[in-house]
Amino acid sequence: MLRGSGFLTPEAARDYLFALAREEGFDAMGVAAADAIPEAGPRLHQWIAEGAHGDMEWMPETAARRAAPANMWPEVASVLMLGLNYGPDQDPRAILAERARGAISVYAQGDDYHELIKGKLKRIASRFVPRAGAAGTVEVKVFVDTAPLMEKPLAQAAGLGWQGKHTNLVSRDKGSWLFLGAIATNLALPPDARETDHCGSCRACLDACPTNAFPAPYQIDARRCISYLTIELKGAIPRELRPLVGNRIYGCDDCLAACPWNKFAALGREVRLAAREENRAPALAELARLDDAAFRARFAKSPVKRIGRARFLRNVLVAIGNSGEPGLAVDAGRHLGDAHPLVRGAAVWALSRLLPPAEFAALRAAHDTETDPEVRAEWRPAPAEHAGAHA
Ligand code: B12
Ligand code: SF4
Ligand code: SF4
Repeated sequence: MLRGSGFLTPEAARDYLFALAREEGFDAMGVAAADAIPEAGPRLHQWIAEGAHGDMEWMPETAARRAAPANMWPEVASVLMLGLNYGPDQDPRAILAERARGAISVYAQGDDYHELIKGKLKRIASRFVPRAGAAGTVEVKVFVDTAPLMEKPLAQAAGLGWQGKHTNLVSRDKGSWLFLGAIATNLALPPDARETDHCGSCRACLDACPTNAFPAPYQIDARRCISYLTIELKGAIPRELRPLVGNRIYGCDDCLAACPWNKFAALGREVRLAAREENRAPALAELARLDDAAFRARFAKSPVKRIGRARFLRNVLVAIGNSGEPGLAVDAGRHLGDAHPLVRGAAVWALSRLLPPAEFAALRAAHDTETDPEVRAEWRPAPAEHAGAHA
């Protein structure tokens, strides 16, 4: 329906946005009023005050703007929340038993969703604005992931699903495998009804977490989350958590995969997000041999490329240390002279787990020239830790 002016009424504008979103392949959509999540801001501040964000310094830096959409953009009236299903074609936990192979989380096995979704959002916005109001009156801003916006509570307010006990958004008919994107506008659109919590007495996701990253239901301590440890953390993975990381080399899907609502999840339809064959179960030995150029080529257009070779190799070497495969020691040993201390340190740890103690001690003697204090500490861990490593 059009206004007398020839522009869309708020109801028609909402319908038009939904139609454009469906054309772009989005699977879930809804509108939230910009002021619909008053509880989210205080919880975000509390989370940061507890230090649960770890070294994601961009969190406290953006917290004031992130706490409410209007803090970031005072004119915002509504937010269109969109979900794109990336449901996998196999259980992502199967690879966890293949210890000589690396597990890349489902979301990172295909192309980078940030660029893909941003492109879709921009196309929707550019078609929407000219029909929605006179030139210069209707404004929109598009967001996916990296902007200071609390996408999960907004998506719950828009009716796309609810924040489950694992803190991610779960949908009754789509399960846990939804990427979120947002289009904010200064236009007041009719809002959708907020979704309610359907977790009930279930705690499957909490029990599935290998590192016990949930201090309480609905709360995550990112510092213990394998997704944080393998993607966001810049330094060495804390020693006590390394054995729990297993062969997960980029992200983790365990809490999402455990959710019983996934029985309603469909296969993702977006071909660019589909798993690349080489990313389903890559051999750790192959990954450990990538030099910088090969790493960039191997993970072109993949989210994995974002962490760079050093952090990636750190993850691969921790997985090698957890593999129980003495044959992989040679691949770890090759990195003892790496230019990056993060890589050298992880290589030392992997060898401490794979080599017999006498062989490791001989190697340590040969590397007594190491100058980096953190790598030196990897060579000479506290006695209890080292003894435990060979248990
Ligand atoms: C920072 C971040 C991370 C951090 C922190 C995770 C987290 N849960 O916040 C790390 C690196 C660990 C991470 C990991 C992952 N992430 Co992430 N991440 C983000 C990011 C950029 C910000 C999230 C945020 O604001 N966190 C701050 C906390 C305070 O906010 P919150 O989780 O909403 O906190 C709520 C609860 O704690 C709750 N709460 C607190 N107390 C209580 C008490 C009660 C009683 C109740 C009911 C609720 C409650 O209220 C808070 C406010 O709503 C978003 C993108 C975005 N801009 O939103 C993506 C995002 C959340 N990530 C996403 C994904 C896919 C993942 C991974 C699955 C990736 C992977 N496979 O490895 C994992 C999942 C780990 C997990 N269980 O959360 C998706 C989730 C999609 C969805 N369906 O929800 C998002 C939305 C990106 C996107 N655009 O699609 N991520
Ligand atoms: S992503 Fe993995 S490590 Fe992080 S909270 Fe979920 S199960 Fe735990
Ligand atoms: S696994 Fe259970 S508790 Fe966790 S999000 Fe799903 S329904 Fe909620």
